[in-house]
Amino acid sequence: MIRTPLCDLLGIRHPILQGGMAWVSTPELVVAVSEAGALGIIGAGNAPPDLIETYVRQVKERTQKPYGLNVPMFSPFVQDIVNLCVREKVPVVTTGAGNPSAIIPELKRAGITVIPVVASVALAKRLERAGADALVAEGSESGGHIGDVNTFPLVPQVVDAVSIPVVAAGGIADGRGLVAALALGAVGIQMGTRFICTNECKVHANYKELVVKAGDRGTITTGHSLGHPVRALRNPMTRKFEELEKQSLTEEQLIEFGTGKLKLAVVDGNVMEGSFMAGQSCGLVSDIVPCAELIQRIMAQAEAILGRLPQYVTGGGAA
Ligand code: TUI
Repeated sequence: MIRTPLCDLLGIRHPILQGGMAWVSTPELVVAVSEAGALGIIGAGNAPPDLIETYVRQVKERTQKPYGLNVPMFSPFVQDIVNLCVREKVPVVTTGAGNPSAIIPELKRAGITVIPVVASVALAKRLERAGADALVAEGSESGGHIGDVNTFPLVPQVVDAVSIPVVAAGGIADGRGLVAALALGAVGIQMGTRFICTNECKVHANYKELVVKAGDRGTITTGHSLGHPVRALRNPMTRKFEELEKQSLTEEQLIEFGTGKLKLAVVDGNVMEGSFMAGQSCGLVSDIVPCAELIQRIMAQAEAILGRLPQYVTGGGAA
């Protein structure tokens, strides 16, 4: 049994968060993850608040366990989503893609546990001061919108810079990643890509198949010229985006080209035109399993590794 301060902070059995992925993290997935003893997180993306309210109600109807909601700071509905979280007493809110300082006090006043996702030490320090309860330090191995520091250097630097608990994300898909994260000083992990390939995740079957087939070099980042790089599976869509970025298209033209492409991937399974956001851990994902089995497997693997590691510690003295 592995128990960390994250389990106590959130009232969960296993120190695992399911990344709140736009379009992907719908109630079926969230409920399955929370019921399995980890933390399921609804992905609000930039969806309208009434849809997210329906999601929250569905999750509350189907599980008594803690769950969360992720709101990206670029959503045009951030304040409506905050109001909804306060009204519905959502237990945990995670944020991404920006600085959530302005919304933390209101969430805290409502008794909500706030866990911003950060990609830098500077923002980690600011958000600790702003009242965050914990942080997810997300390396650029992650899928979707990313920063520019990798998980291995980012996590211990964030751990050193703050006194609140830190969760590691980016490139983690199994028990080995969990143990590595704990070794870096994290109290748990967040995984997105690995949870796409579960029975309860309702993305189009093509999405799951592409993730399973992808190897170590299966992803690419685009959008650097826009100042917000996105990691997704290499496909005709990312190749076209790359070409357009090399030509001198305006920011507006590039944004227009990118808009709606995640939905094309998730809902339609459009392998040519969709943006199949995924992290570099896609190379570690080789099957589609129920969430409960996945979580059990990760915990058993991590425990087995931790049991073996002490053999590397010798009695001391000269070699
Ligand atoms: O938020 C994410 N990942 C995401 S959000 C998303 S939705 C999307 N849809 C279409 C196109 C693009 C995105 C997909 N993936 N991860 C958390 C994260 N946050 N990664 C990096 C950051 C971040 C970056 C800069 C957080 C703060 C930040 O600071 C800027 C500032 O204002 O200080």
